[in-house]
Amino acid sequence: SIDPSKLDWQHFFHLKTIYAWLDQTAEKYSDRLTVLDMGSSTQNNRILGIKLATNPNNKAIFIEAGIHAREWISPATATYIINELLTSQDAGVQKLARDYNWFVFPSVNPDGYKYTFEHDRMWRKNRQLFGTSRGVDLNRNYPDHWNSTGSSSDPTRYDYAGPSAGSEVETQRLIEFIRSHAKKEQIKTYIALHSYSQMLMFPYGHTKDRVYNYDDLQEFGKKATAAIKAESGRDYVSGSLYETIYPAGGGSMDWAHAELEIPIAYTFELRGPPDSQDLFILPAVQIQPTASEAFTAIRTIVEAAAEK
Ligand code: ING
Ligand code: ZN
Repeated sequence: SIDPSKLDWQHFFHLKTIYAWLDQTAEKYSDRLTVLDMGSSTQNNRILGIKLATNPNNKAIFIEAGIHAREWISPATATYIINELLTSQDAGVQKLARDYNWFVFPSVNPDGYKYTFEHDRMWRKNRQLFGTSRGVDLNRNYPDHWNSTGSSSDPTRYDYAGPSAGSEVETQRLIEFIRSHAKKEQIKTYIALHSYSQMLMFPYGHTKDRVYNYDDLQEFGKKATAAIKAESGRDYVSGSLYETIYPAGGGSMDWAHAELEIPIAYTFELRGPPDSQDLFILPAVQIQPTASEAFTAIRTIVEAAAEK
């Protein structure tokens, strides 16, 4: 049986527990919190998230987590952030929860996430079938410089971009959701959560050319990584995706920034475990500090952007 009250950020949780927790939390904070449903995945799992809103005129922040199945710290960080926004005693966090509306989707690849619990801990993609192999890398499937660089046309590969741009159900559901909400809800910030590498990156992924607001994004990124350093002593590297990690087209962040003109767009690479261990398998004791420093960084970005 599922006991959502067990969600404690000291363990990693199954999809059904996360979703039960979203429901339970939305009931508890029904004046502010609603559960949203993007629709179903390839294998008919729901893509659920929350909207936290206290004022319809607020600008909004969108957080996408779990696009890669094995990066378990990503959904855990998403639920941590929801919980902080609701329960923190910190006046700055309370202000952030009041002055912005928040959309948080902890598992935008629910089929893959389930599969990592039930069959293969190291699975990354969705579970779409292509002949005898499975899975599209959903973070290579977006219709922005799709399959131009840093992806594969081979379905057996971990970075398979899919048969065409936006081919996957999960990609389509997220695109539809953002398209219908971005302008109406004034979504000005898009955050994607990944692991591992301790990086904070902004567009572009497909080219070394600089995005129009490169200087702002670089400045906010530096402030955010300095805030992480001050909190935990961890070093995060910041810069454009292309110059910081590796060239890659077809990612969700670039798409959101380009097509929907969401100006503030970042991808986090959260902590991995100490060297010599499997790099996606972060010990559960690391959830709390990792999620906390990520939230501090997001807070720093949002506050720095508001001052501009
Ligand atoms: N890193 C990301 C990946 O999809 C990334 C980096 C982000 C690429 C955004 C393209 C766009 O490869 C991990 N660890 O998944
Ligand atoms: Zn990832």
